[in-house]
Amino acid sequence: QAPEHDHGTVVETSKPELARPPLYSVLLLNDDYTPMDFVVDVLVRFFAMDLEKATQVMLHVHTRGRGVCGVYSREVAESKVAQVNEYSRLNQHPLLCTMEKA
Ligand code: NFA
Repeated sequence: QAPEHDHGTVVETSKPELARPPLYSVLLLNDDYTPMDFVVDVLVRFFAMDLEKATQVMLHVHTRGRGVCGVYSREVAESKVAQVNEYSRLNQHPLLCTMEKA
């Protein structure tokens, strides 16, 4: 009796599909006391913005209450938040920086 032809065994391979790590938005919050110039300085210093972009973002935060400075991995976002808040405190301004999942 003739052997049945092998139509091919499907070998299921599994590509280890790593989940994309989540991204985080770093935000500045408006307050009544931090000078506008200081906020612009923060945006230039820590978020690599030119003066025009930094002024736009500062005015957005000023008028809307909060605004996104950038989107980063969790580790980089945590570092930005810590550096900005330390810099603000050192300069005796109440400016708050925070982060949230993008
Ligand atoms: N609202 C602040 C002021 O009128 C300016 C400000 C902008 C503060 C953005 C914090 C964030 N001096």
